[in-house]
Amino acid sequence: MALSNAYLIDLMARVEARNPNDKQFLITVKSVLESIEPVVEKHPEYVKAGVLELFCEQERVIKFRVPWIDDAGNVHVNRGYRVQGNSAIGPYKGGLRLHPSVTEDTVKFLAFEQTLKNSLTGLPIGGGKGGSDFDPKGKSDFEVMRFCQSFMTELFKYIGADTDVPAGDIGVGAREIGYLYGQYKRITGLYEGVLTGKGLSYGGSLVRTQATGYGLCYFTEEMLNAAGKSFKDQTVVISGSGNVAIYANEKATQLGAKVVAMSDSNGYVYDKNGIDLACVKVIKEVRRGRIKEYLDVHPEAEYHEGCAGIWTIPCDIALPCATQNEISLDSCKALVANGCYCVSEGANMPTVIEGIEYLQKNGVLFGPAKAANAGGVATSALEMSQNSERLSWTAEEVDAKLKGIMVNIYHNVANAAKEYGMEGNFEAGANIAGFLKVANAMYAQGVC
Ligand code: NDP
Ligand code: 2IT
Repeated sequence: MALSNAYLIDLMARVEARNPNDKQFLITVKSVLESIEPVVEKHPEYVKAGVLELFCEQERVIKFRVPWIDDAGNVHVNRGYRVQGNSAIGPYKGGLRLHPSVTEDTVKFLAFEQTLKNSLTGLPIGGGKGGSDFDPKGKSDFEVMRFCQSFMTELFKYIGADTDVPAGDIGVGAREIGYLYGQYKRITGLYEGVLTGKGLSYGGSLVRTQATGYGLCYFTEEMLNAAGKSFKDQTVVISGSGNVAIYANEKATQLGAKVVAMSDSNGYVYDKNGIDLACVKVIKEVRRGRIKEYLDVHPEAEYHEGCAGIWTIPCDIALPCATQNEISLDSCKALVANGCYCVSEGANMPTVIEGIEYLQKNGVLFGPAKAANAGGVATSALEMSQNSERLSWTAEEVDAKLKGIMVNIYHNVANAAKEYGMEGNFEAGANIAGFLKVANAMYAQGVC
């Protein structure tokens, strides 16, 4: 697709001039502007009020130095970021990513996506994202603690339960959230819901750990049902073996599917008998090990080095749950050639844009990340509600709310796509439905 609206072409040129180094951010903005072209044509008042101009400029980009000392006494300096993307519908909300690949571009594109995702949840949360190029892999608990304390010593100035509420993402799980929370409390003296994904003993919500993976399957099951299909007896391939991948596997299996492959950044495991999830949990959640250790327990399975090969395994449904751009156009071609009819995204932007177009042209049901993986942040918002009322809900209550939210997201996205003449294009539907709510709130609040 290409932009055809003159105002949007001009706007995109200005966004490009202003963000010359942010390749992934520019790809993301362009793809969203393409989808919302019919909305802009229907709502000239948004253009006049500068809503799109404002929408494409993140409210605040915070960059800071994060010094820390390793166990051997060596000094290290990393860079930390927090992008406060859009606060039209609520406090900034979004995860923190710790991975050596993190740049300003990474957090900007993720914050931009997060604004639309959070809008789709129907809950009062704006968009933000943060992180650092720190690599937690191979570090001791004390090294991770010192890094997190140093990171929060700078970040605390900009966040708060009613201003900006970070959470986990790649490389940030329960351990890191605990260290970050402890330092926030120590510096500010505030015991407040400033982070989500907290431990259950200090304000966390039941089901938050499972929420992104479970939510992905609830969304996907609804999308499959609408097409007369379901997870039952289907063969599923899941990339990644982190938080999202593990609980996507758990729920897909509960819904009757057989998950035959999982991966990490080194390679993938194929087990034609179905992945033994308990074994993966021990390797990844307990030992922080590598997926190839699966073969120590299951020598009959196969391990292959490299990530892309996982998409050549024949499957009915593919759930990418690792990272951005992990499914190339060639991988999409391999999936379609092998009979895959559904790709639903647990990771953020795992499929390249040309790949999405190829899948859609070939009739593959495509669940876009900002809709399909919104269950994590939605449950974070439920954690915020529980913190505000100083009560804890049962697992059944949270899970039922999560399921209701994901089913609603599917129908809102499907309806928006239909209303704007793109029936079945859930990518466009997600961009349109997500944008409309934010745009309405921005329009009402004026030029600010
Ligand atoms: P984790 O850190 O728990 O797991 C990440 C997984 O992806 C690991 O298996 C990791 O392998 C793999 N991975 C990470 N980077 C790369 C890379 N560059 N190439 C190949 N594999 C990679 O993170 P999450 O499960 O939380 O996040 C996974 C995805 O889901 C991300 O895109 C994240 O933004 C998204 N997401 C997460 C949510 C959450 O609530 N946690 C909510 C919504 C979306 P290795 O161990 O080798 O690094
Ligand atoms: O990408 C995401 O939605 C997340 N990493 C979860 C964010 C959150 O605030 O729970």
